[in-house]
Amino acid sequence: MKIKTPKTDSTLKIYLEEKRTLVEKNLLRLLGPSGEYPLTLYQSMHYSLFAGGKRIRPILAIAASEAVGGMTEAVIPVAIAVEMIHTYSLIHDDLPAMDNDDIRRGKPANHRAFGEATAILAGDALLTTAFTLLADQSLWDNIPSDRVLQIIHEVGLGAGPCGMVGGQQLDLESEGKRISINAIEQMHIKKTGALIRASIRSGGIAGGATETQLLALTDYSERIGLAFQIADDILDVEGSVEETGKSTGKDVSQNKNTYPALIGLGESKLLEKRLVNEAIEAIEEFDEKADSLRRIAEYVVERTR
Ligand code: GRG
Repeated sequence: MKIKTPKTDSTLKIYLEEKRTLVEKNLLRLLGPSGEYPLTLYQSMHYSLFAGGKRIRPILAIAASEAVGGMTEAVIPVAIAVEMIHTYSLIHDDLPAMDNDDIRRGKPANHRAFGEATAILAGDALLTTAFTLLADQSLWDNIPSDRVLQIIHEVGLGAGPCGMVGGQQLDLESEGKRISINAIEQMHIKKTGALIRASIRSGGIAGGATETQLLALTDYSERIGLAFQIADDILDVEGSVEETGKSTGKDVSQNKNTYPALIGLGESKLLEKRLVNEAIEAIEEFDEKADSLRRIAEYVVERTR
């Protein structure tokens, strides 16, 4: 079947910019100023949180909520929480004990700017703050508490040992070995896909999705999560430090298990396009309120950073 997607780049650009501003305004409001006590800890949290990320997970949560008719404001706690969790994972991923990276979001990695111990604590603090905010009843606008509880559970699953943290462990264990394409897929479904899935599902739940809508959003999220990771692997080969804001070429030099390494660049590009089409197909029953989700699906593989 031929899938129709709205092709207006400028519409997406405006949408992403508008939502990014909304997310950043609320991150600042809910985290508080960087001058809080203990000063260095808050400065370190602020440093990474406001270093210029794309905010794709919170934007996906907002777009999922809008797709099912939810109010944008109602999903703010989810948006803020998933961005804090994502930022914590980047801080920890860059540590010498993990990926040992010096550049993140175009700036020295947190541990390079604040030292290893503070970087660990800033990550811990962002993770715990995310759940503190999710569990803060006063932030939820007319959302029943059973739905809030379901969201907290969803985000915990996506971030924890059966999601992102588990995927990171599989990644560590696969270092220096050639693993199968199935094993790579499993690793990425957890490491990158699980938090993206949780962002989209939680956005849908906050927006009041029906069971059928939630299943469709889940299908969409799983394809987008994998496509996002393949795009990331391709950017490591084809992108530049200036464009991506992080070290590139590391996967190849470190002989990492990536899609381009296992199936080649051409096949990787075909696979990411197929996943995007399948994602758009998964939400074909949704009306025009899901157009942002459709546009974001294409952006995920067309982005240059
Ligand atoms: C340390 C628990 C723990 C987990 C780390 C997310 C992660 C798991 C590691 C990051 C390594 C990596 C390059 C993963 C590939 C996909 C990915 C998550 C890229 C970075 O996310 P973007 O592109 O970054 O959304 P910005 O900076 O735009 O937010």
